[in-house]
Amino acid sequence: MEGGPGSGKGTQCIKIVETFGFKHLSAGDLLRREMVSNSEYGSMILNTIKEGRIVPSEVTVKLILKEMESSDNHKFLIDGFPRSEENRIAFEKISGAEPDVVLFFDCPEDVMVKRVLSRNQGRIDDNIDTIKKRLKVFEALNLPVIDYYAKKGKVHRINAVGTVDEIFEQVRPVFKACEQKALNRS
Ligand code: UP5
Ligand code: MG
Repeated sequence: MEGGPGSGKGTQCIKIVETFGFKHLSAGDLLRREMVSNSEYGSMILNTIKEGRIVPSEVTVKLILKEMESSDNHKFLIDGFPRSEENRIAFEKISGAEPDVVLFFDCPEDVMVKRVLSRNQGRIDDNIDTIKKRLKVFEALNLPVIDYYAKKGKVHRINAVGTVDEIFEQVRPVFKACEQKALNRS
């Protein structure tokens, strides 16, 4: 699940989980949880998120794999990761796994900024200065990951403007098709 800050990844993940029963792994949520857990990485994660930069792959990959290993679900929906080619390569190397499908939430910057600024959940990165940095990092480091998966034919582009339900109507058929493929295999 890829897309810029505020493109609606987390919101759609909730609906995907309700409908299709995946285990939702939000890299950002896992990092925020680690940040407040007295971890040795706490202050590094805080500073990195505040600057809109990307936490070193080894930290994020470890958190994601730990969640995967402790889950009894075997269908994972990874939200907001990999953020960079370095992230992607590290994850694929350590896990030996690749995504079956990649959703890209394509959203104009002004819409993303507006959504993030009106979220009001107290996130340290939801201020205009950090949002500008997050957008720059998204373009420079995350778009190449989407290009990589697009060349492999894995990317489904979702128009992320519209109501939550309208967007879900684009998302649903992608997962319906996955379900059908899995049924055909079994
Ligand atoms: N909203 C959602 N959909 C809407 C719609 N259709 N119409 C109107 N409003 C809509 O949505 C954002 C807001 O918009 C919400 O208030 C929602 O109600 C509303 P949300 O679904 O939360 O969007 P999302 O794409 O999840 O936005 P988020 O801000 O979480 O995206 P980011 O990718 O920026 O945040 P993330 O938590 O993934 O990462 C945060 C930081 O952690 C990164 O900047 C980085 O510093 C660090 N990080 C890493 O270093 N490595 C990682 O692998 C991951 C994160
Ligand atoms: Mg999110």
